[in-house]
Amino acid sequence: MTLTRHMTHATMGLAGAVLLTLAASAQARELSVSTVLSDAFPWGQAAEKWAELVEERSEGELTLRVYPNSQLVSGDQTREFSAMRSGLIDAAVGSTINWSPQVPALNLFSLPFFIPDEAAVDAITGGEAGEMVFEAIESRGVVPLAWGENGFRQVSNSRGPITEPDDLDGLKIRVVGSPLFQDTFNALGADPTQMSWTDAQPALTTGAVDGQENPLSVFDVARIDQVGQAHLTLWNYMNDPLIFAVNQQVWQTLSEEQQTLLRETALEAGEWETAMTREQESERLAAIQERGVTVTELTDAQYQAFVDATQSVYEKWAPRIGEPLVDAAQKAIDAR
Ligand code: X2X
Repeated sequence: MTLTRHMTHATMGLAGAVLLTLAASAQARELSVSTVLSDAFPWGQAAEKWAELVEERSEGELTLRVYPNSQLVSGDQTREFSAMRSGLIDAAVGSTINWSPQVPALNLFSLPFFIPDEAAVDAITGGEAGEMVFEAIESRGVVPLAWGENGFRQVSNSRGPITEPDDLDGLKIRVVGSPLFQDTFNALGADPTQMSWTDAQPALTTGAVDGQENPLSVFDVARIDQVGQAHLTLWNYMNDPLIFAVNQQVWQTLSEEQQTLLRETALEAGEWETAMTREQESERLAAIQERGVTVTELTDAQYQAFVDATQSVYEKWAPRIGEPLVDAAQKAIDAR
């Protein structure tokens, strides 16, 4: 008798559990998250961290599934923003460079030699200028949630050390993003050529291009030196922040609780990844040097020659970015 009652309860318990699980999975929601780089890089780790935090705190109600290597846009990273806007992709941790063809304001971060250091990055992203950038994204059908960091971009090439604009003369440099990059490298006398990250690595290997520019973390993890890039110049010519974002229609279908969860976890993952990227810079540089890469640091005068050579880029691009945004960013930098 006791045993039977026990069994009945146990059976009911089991059935109840199954029903609950079914109900939960009917409500469970999976969102796709696009990234360009995999979790071998801080960028991909930022997205994985976001997914982990959401998984933990939503108790399985909400899942972020990360699709690295620009696979949701067939390797064409400059289509990521459009794909997210149209709902082909639910969410992304994306680079300001890759989204700049659709969001002109994002070219702010690519203005050559505009953002001198990490404090300047933080002053921009954490203040009024950052809000203006987020508004520009929001007005295009995407909800921005938080900032991360791909990092300051350094230039490398296979030919020789770059210490002055003349050293770039005629060098074929792989770039990505908006036409601003063409303008910058043209102003420096180089021969820029636009291609995705997927195409860049074979192009470097075959020598179809002489050089490229990327943060130290990308150079290090992707072993860019092993495809002939023996010379690296630290010129911090621009910083590439990452942005965590969600398609607006998807956002509107989420409960307020889910929205808060997504925003808070994105902020946490972004802060975590930014700090990690910055902390790792010096060890990455050491590792790159140990592998035999010639690393060039610029004197103040050498740096100034690059600044002077690229002035025309400001004049052309500040109006496209929006003068009020450029002014707000300049004020943030000055007051940092
Ligand atoms: O393609 C690049 O250079 C990369 C990986 O840094 C970006 O997606 C901007």
